[in-house]
Amino acid sequence: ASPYEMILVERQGPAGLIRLNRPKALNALCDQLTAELADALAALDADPAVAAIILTGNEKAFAAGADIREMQDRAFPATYMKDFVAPWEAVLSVRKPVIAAVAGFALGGGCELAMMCDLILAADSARFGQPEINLGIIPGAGGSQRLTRAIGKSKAMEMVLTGRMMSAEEADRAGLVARVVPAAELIPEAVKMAEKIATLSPPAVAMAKEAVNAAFELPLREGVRLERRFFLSLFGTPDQKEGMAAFLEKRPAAFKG
Ligand code: CO8
Repeated sequence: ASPYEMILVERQGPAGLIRLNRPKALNALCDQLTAELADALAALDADPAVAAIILTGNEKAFAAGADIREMQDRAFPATYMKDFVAPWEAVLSVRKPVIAAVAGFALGGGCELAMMCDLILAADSARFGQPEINLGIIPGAGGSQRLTRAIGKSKAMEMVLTGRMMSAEEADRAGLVARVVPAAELIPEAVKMAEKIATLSPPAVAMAKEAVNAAFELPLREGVRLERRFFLSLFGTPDQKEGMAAFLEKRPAAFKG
């Protein structure tokens, strides 16, 4: 029996799939859901059979934001003393690639959660938005920062100031998502990505993820230095020898990690 009530966790080949499952509230991210998500992410990250994690919702919603009913009566300074946003950041400590597979609404905290993942794969039905301003608040889980870095100032400003939603197609053009696929292909495509990653060298994959994410934290010079150290260190792995030998011998590589 699953220890969870608000998420479903399953394996699809080498992918660990977490499905947010509070459909009646459009997967609104309440405290319990967030705690379950953090727990499942850590478990899949620790499972050696899992190469990548897919985070998804249902056809109608990835997640329509933080739970407004639960937030309504929160007061300061209690909110500050017990930072209810912090547990959302569990996804940032995962070392394996995390793919957000988004169909339907990804709004407010839902959009922010998708942006905390390593990449977003969007169904053609996906809609992204930061509608917090309509509630008298602003994004609180990184939206003002990550959306701006992803799509630039004017578009991010318009979305954060007016709450306007973006279609999957617009999100693709703006660079928020890796790709848009037909809704029926969303999970199969995400699983394919995980299957490809599963064939690669685990230390190279982990360093690739860390290096790209560092581009959002470090000045260019420091980021390039980090990349260079990772790059050179990979020459100490058997997988580098195997990968290059396999190329030259015209055979598939068998990476061991
Ligand atoms: N919180 C709680 N319940 C919600 C939420 C939500 N965010 N979104 C939808 N629901 C509920 C509705 O209340 C409704 O419940 P009921 O059936 O009991 O009335 C049910 O889900 C279905 O919703 P609708 O009837 O509204 O469905 P529609 O198809 O008519 O509309 C929308 C879909 C447009 C997505 C609409 O539901 C909507 O606007 N939702 C709210 C979106 C929003 O404002 N999100 C931002 C929330 S604030 C936030 O995320 C701040 C994050 C800051 C960091 C968080 C740290 C914890």
